[in-house]
Amino acid sequence: MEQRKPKRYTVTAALPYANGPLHIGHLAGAYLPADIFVRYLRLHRRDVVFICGSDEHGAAITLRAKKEGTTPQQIIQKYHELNQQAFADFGISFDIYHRTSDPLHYDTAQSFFLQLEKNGVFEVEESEQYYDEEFSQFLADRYITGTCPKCSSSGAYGDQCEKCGSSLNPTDLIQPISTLSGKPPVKRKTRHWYLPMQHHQEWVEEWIKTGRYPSMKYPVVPHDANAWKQHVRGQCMSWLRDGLKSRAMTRDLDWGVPVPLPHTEGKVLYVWLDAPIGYISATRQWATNNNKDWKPYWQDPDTQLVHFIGKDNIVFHCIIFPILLQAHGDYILPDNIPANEFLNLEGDKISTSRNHAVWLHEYLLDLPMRKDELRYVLTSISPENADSEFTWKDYQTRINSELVAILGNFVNRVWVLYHKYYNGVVQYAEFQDSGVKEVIAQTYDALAQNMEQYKFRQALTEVIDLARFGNKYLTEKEPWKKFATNPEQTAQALSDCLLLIAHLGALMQPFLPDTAVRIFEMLNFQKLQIDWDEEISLPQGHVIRNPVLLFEKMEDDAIEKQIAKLAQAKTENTQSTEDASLAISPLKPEITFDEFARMDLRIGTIKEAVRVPKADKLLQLTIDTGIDIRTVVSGIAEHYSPEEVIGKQVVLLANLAARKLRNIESQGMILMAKDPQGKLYFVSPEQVVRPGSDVA
Ligand code: B3M
Ligand code: ZN
Repeated sequence: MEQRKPKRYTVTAALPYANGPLHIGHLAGAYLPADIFVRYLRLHRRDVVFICGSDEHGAAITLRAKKEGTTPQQIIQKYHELNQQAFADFGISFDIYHRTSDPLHYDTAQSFFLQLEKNGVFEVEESEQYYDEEFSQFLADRYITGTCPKCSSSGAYGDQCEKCGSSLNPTDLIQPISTLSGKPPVKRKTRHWYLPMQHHQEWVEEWIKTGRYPSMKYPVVPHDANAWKQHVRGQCMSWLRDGLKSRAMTRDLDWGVPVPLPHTEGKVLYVWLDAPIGYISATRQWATNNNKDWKPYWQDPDTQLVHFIGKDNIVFHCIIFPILLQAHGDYILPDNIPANEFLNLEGDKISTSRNHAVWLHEYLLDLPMRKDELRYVLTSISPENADSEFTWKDYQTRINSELVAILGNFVNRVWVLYHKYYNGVVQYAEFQDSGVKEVIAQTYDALAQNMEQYKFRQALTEVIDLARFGNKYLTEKEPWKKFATNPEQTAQALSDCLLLIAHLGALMQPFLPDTAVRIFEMLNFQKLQIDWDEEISLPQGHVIRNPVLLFEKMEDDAIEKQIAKLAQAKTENTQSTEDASLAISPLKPEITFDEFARMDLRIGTIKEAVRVPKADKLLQLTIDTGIDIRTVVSGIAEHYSPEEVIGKQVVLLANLAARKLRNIESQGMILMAKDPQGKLYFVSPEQVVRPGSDVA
């Protein structure tokens, strides 16, 4: 299909929630590919705006503030700054990093909502929603947890089970609990604005399949629908197959963009309505800052709109936001949404709560000056079409055997020889070997093709292959042997290598921006950015500078430190995550009364207690059961000292088969209450009772 040449590009990268730091999974998932794409467009002098910012609303932020006893404002301020800095540190070249708490965004989002309301897009419905009586507030989906109806795991949220990935409604949860009060919520009536997505099913399906949409002012097929990644299309098709449903676009919350209609106190826009509009408000802010008109970037059909996101955001960008844009009437729809899949880390999912992550703000402290290296490795393993994995060993291998051994080595060999033989004075301005010139031209073409198709992994391979070619060429020409016998040919070959390096620098700019600049500096160029339509020539007599080392070898000890750091986070967090998932344990399968009656539960009194040697968790208790004196080994040593428990009355499961723990026979088990943080408490009678009393 013929490619549309758009007049301009609007490129967005998902707005990260300002409620936590960023890790390598974020970078690999959306920001790095977006940055590579945008840098590539700029090298072609295309008109492009690159948009991002903080998503500062949503229940995740208010929840975090409540947990930490602080305000949403403090949370977002902290992470907005931290994340903005992290992006800058890794060279993610946004044209603006805006934020959804900005007044301009409130204005944009509210006007957008009012236009939708005016267009009759919403259905207002009254329904029963969960309400926390103790906190006197309606509960956002994220404020309710319970057992997942699909996979029975505990701790599922009202909108999603993170274990099995099913999307849920709060009322689907078994045994719902309010995360505010820890109590079961009640149902109360409330009014909300719903987007009946089922009414849009037909055209959305048509649009995803063919690229056509109703308000399209464009006379020809606007984009090649086959250009969408398979996994993105696949996810969309499965939503469509299930049938689109109505979704509330407003929420009862005290943090967010207020619903701009009368009698709606306490209601805000749904975060997934407000956040993508954040792209538009960011564009407006950027346009104001730069004396431009923002509208063409969102409303002119000659604009190519591209959203870079991770796969967990697909439905919002491929279905919900396009419905909103289309229903508004003034907007174009995205041309492509090249979502990436997930990056795993050392054999496990990256997890913020478990601290199993490589944090961007820590990486450069631990590995200073290794920015381009991370960009390189993350692009090489980019989860473009399937989940992929980062390991520190692989990171080391890629740096040492590709960046150091191929790229760095080639540049260094050429520089050393050029200084040795010619004092760094350029001998030939033009390519002498048309074969070399041809290979370079092919690389530009291959790169462009891959970039336009969002295949950044392959594009990067082309760059490294060019360096590989250079190395081979140099080896074949053997200048160190032929300098004496065939000086002219040697000068030609080495000059071609020098020019090749200049092109390598130009070609690597989207991926390795700092390295490219260092190469241009070594070449003694005036300009430190080279657009791809520029002639690169090194005039005869031009003097190149001394070489600098482009990449340093990654040593084992630095890698081992990183591996150890992850291992430590794992041990530190095993305890707390286990506890968190225990917060509300699911109901066990039903038992009969007879089964219950088989348990002999009775009161005992602890007579003696000692620590079990070499077992941090265990106490050995001597218990008077009224019938006998027996030994019970109990895992309470991290919560109670032996002295504290002597004299306590406990509930004892007295007919539990004896078992050996650390070589001590434990005859029964005492019952303890365990709170969501994992702390243990005795379950004791209110007053002292005779040992041996039944518990029934
Ligand atoms: N903040 C979710 C996320 O960070 C959300 C993206 C918004 S993009 C408009 O994964
Ligand atoms: Zn589940």
